[in-house]
Amino acid sequence: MPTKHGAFVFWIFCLPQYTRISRLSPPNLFALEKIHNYINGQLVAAQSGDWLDNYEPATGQVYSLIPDSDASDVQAAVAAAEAAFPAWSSCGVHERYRILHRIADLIEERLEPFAQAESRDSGKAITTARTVDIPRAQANIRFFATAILHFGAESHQMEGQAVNYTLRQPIGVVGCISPWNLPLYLFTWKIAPALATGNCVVAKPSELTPMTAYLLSQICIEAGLPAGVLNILHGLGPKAGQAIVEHPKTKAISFTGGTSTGRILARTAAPMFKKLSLELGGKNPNIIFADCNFEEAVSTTVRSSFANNGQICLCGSRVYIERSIYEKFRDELVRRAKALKTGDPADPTNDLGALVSEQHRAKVMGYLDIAKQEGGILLCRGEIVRPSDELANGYYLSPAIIEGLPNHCRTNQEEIFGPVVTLQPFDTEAEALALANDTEYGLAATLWTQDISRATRMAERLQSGIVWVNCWMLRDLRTPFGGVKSSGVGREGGVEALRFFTEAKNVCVKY
Ligand code: TXE
Repeated sequence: MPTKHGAFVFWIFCLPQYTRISRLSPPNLFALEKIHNYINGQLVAAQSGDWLDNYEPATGQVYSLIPDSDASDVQAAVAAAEAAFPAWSSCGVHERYRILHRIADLIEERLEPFAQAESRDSGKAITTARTVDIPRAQANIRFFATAILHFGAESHQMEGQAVNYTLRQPIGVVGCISPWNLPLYLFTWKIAPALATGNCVVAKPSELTPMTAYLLSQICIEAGLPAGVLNILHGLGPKAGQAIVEHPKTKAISFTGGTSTGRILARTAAPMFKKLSLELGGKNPNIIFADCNFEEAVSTTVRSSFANNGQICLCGSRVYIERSIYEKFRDELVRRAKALKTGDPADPTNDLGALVSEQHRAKVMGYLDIAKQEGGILLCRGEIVRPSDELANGYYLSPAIIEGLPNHCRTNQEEIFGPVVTLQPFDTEAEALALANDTEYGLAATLWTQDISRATRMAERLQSGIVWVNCWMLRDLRTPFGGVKSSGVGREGGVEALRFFTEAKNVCVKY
C-alpha cells in the first residue's frame, strides 16, 4: 500500500530531474519518477504537494511517486469536466469516434512501452501485459468509439394520435474508479463508453497501479482530446476516490473493486441519487463433468485458476470435478500447476510474476493458513518464491491447490484473489449446482460437458451474471458483463454500458 513520503519529499523536491529507477540499482532518490494528475488538459501535482510511494512488486522497492490527491484536486477536476461538457456532448458522435480511435491508435503503436509499464507497475508477467492487458485496453476504446455510431433509440407510435421517441442523452460529469488487477484494461472499459456517449469524466485508477493511466493521459494530450473531457486523478481510495463519489456534480459512478468497498460507495451514492454501476468480487465455480473434453478442460482450468496469479475477478477458484474423473483430473492439474514458472515478471519465460503488493500476498498466505486450519490438504504448496537476490524482496507466491475442504468454510466462501484453488468431487448434476450456487457471490461460472441439454439446463440455474461452457474468458464486448448477489449491481459492456452512461428521455409529439 502506498505510504506518504515523509522526509524524502522535501529532498526530492530539491532535485532537478528524475529518471526511472534502474532495476539494478538500489533505491535512488534521484531516480523516482513522478506521476502527475491529468486535470483540465494539464499534467499537475496534487494541490497538497504531497506524494505517495509507488512500489515495484518485482523488487519490493519504491520506483515512482504518485500525487496524494484530495477533495481539492477532485473539485478542480470536476470544474474542468463541467466546463468541457457542453462542447464535448455536442461535438457529434463522429468527432468522438475520431478522437477515441486516435487514442487507440497511439496505444497500439506503443504497445511495448505500455506493456512494460503495466508489468512493472502490477507485477504481472510481461507476456500477460503484452497479450491481454494492453491489446484489450485499446480494443475497449475502439469498440465504444464505433459502438456509439450505431447506438440508436426507440420510438413508439400511438396510431392517429402521437409519436413517441426516446432520446438517450449524456449524463454530464461521471466518476470512474478502477482496480489494480487489470489496470488499463478495466480503466478503459469504463472511460471509453463514458466518453463515447458524450460525458466528461473524473477517473481514478488504483493507487497500486497508476502508471499506465498516467501514460494514457499523455496520449490523450497528444491525440487532441479537449481539455477537461477526461481528468485522471491519482491517490488513495478513501480520500481521492471517496471525494469523487461524494462530489454533488458527479452524477454517475462506475466502480470495479472489492465488495466491501462497493458497499461503502453504495452508502455514499444512494442518498445522492447517483446512477451506480458496481462490478465487485467473485468466488467463481468451475464445474467439470466426466464427459468433458479432458485436455481442453484441464489446460483451460490451469489458466482459469492461475492467470494473472488468480488476480482476476473471473477466475474459477472453486473447482468441482465429477467423482469418476476426480483423481485423474486432480493429478493432471497438480502436475501442470507445479510446472508453472513464477519469477521475474520481465522475463518472458515466466508464466507468473509477482502479486500486486506485500499486503495482498500476506492476505493470500493468510488464507493458506486458514485452509490448513480448516482441514485442507495442500497438493501444491503456495510458497514464497525468491527468484534471485536482486528480487528477494518481491511479492512472489507459487500456485496452491487444496482438497479435502467442505463447501461451507472460509476458504471456499471468501474471495482470496490469488493463485489458490480448491478441488471438490461431486456425484450428480443437482449436487454440482447446489455446491456452485452455495456462495454470497454470483459473478461467473464455468461448465465443462459435451451434453448440450445439461449445459443449457445448468446455465439457466447457475446464479451468476456470466456462464462459460467449454471455455473461459472468451469475451465478446457486445455482451452484458457483471454479476449478481455480492458480485455487483448493473452490467457493463456493449449497449448496457452506453445505456448506463446516458439518460433516457421520452418525447411525445401529438399530431
Ligand atoms: O480494491 P478496492 P482492492 C477484490 C479482491 C481484492 C479486494 C480489495 O478480493 O483483494 O477486492 O482489493 C478505490 N471510495 N477485487 O483493495 O479497495 C481504490 O483506490 C472510492 C475484485 O484493490 O475495492 C481503487 O481505485 N474509491 C475486483 C478501487 O477503489 C475507493 C478487482 C478498488 O479498490 C474507496 C479488484 C472509497 N471509499 C479487487 N476505497 C474485481 N471485481 O475485479 C477504495 N477505493
